[in-house]
Amino acid sequence: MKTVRVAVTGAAGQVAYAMLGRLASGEIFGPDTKVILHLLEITPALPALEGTAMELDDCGFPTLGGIVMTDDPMKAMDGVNFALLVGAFPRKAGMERKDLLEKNAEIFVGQGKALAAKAASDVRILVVGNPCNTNCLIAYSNGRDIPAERWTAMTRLDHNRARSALAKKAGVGNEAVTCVTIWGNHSNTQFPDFTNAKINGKPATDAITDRAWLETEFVPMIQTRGAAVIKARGASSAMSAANGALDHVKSLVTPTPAGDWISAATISKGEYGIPAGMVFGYPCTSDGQGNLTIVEGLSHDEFGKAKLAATLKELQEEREAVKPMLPE
Ligand code: NAX
Repeated sequence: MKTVRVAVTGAAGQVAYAMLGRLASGEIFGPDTKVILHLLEITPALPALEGTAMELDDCGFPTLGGIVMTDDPMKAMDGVNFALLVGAFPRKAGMERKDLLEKNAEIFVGQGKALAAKAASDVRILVVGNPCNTNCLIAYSNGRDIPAERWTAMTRLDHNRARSALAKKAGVGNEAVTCVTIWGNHSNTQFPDFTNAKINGKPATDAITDRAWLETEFVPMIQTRGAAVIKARGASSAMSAANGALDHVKSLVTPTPAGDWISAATISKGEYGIPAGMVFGYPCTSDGQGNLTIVEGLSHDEFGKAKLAATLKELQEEREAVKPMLPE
């Protein structure tokens, strides 16, 4: 039996609740790998975390190798092969965006340092907690002993949303939709790229010829889908968010099928004219060994170029707001 250690922060929260059972069940790492969960919470949430751990025990998964529960990031990150940084400071009434960025910056400075100090040498990191691109930038900037390409922020939920919406419009199954990309920020400036997407191997725009729908309904629908779920459910996306994070991890450990790609935000090396060092949503392929490669050579029409510019501008503003937290 192999063993994999997976840190999950915000482990008493609702996304983690939808995620932990699936992580422990063998679904992600297979039946021959024991999963040891390292669960991090803030001190007041530790009693609730105990409850989640009791439920994990009660599932009786043969692949659950153990549970570490702590409020200390150094202990949580000790020896982990994957770190899913889900916990974040939520936006409260009256809070400015800048306050939110700063509050979260404190959390991700500490977790970046803890990862660099304690994680296993092969660690892969996914930031889910919002604002996830900028939280990832902060953690990476404070954890530079870990190579840049190991750090990612989650755009996979947006990717899955876009795939499903295109499939529905075209009247095909989700599996017929490939080559979807979420460019830029996981926010309402993201660009869900239909121009490079495919349906049954052909340009999605051949199957969906209503360009006005794509530009004025599809794009805003994906950009604001999170808010629509909150309005309907009275709580933010949890099942689909957990699924997006697990799809991301599955993609890291499974090669991407030829002719397709996934969406992930990762550290730019200048691809597509994005300044190096930004955490930007890109199309990526995985070698199945934990390594993502940005797909290059795609082109954008005027509509796409404007969308890319808008999401880059927002990310640059976020970076400016947290600059003091970014060591050179
Ligand atoms: P919850 O409020 O249910 O849970 C968050 C948990 O994080 C809480 O239990 C809290 O105590 C914990 N926490 C706060 N600060 C912490 C710290 N310093 N260390 C460890 N734990 C800490 O939120 P939930 O619905 O689970 O969402 C979690 C995060 O995911 C939020 O930031 C949310 O905005 C973000 N999302 C990101 C998505 C994405 O696509 N990137 C989609 C879904 C989700 O909304």
